[in-house]
Amino acid sequence: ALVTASTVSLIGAPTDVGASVRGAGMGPDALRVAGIVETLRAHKLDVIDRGNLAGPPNPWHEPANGVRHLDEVVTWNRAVFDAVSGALGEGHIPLLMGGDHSLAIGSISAIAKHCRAMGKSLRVLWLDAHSDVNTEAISPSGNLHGMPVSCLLGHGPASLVGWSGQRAALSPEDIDFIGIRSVDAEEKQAIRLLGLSVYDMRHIDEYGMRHTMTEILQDLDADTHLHVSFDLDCLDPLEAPGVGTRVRGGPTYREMQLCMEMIADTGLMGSLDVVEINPALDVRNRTAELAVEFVQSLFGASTLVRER
Ligand code: NNH
Ligand code: MN
Ligand code: MN
Ligand code: MN
Repeated sequence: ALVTASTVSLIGAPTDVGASVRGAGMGPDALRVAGIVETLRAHKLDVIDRGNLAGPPNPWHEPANGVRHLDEVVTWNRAVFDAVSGALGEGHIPLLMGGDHSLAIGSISAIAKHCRAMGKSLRVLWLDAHSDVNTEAISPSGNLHGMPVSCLLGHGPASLVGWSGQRAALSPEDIDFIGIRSVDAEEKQAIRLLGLSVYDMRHIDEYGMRHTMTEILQDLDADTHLHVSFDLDCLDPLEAPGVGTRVRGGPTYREMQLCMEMIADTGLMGSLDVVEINPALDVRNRTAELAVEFVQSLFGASTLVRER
């Protein structure tokens, strides 16, 4: 099945305020240079590039009360929340081009609010090397790009919690993690306490990507809104070197393609984040080019070749 809603709204959020490695702010333009607009149009999707949001510069401060740049992260996320809400209100598929992964707080809060209003259930697929379940109390870095999942579950700095209209935008059973291989010590405890479904690299090694995705996607129904939050550091850094926090041992190109194709087959993807591309650390523009290939697969590019 192909995704039915056919207009994709591209929203650029050029910031790295949630990270401590600089450069992810160049992600949106790297994706444009890699041809994201033309590529999606070639797949018969209507694409509107809404340009880049504006927000505060990176003040480059040390963490305060366990978080770095809280005010700036709040301001950027507010802009993302409004832009994603606007796109959803028009019936479009919002595609957030980050920017660091803290921006998923704004995008997923907007999506959760929309889903509740539409009577849809929301499922989030978190593709990442990291689980991003830190809080200001346990984060070893203070970087908010390591905390978005907690904020969405209702735990985190008060100014980043409750944006969907309920304390928690997501319940633990609404989110599945794929490709995880770097989890901080106290983050592990949080994962266990919350009962999160983490399909880590050990799981993918043992059962394979096909079985893993079959398991994750089995209980979706026609009323599910599927959101994909794609952190490019999920991929093996041999494939995708242009990220700020590389972790060896991720999915290969083919494994990630299969993951994306199986998501596309559901026909349920209603929104997408593409985050953490760092052109300053890339080889040419390889990581953004890869991202465009995977986004294309998420929108069903390969189902056009092979009928199921
Ligand atoms: N877990 C680390 C932290 O919280 C790294 C987070 N970095 C990411 N997350 N890129 O996806 O600081
Ligand atoms: Mn992440
Ligand atoms: Mn990551
Ligand atoms: Mn689940």
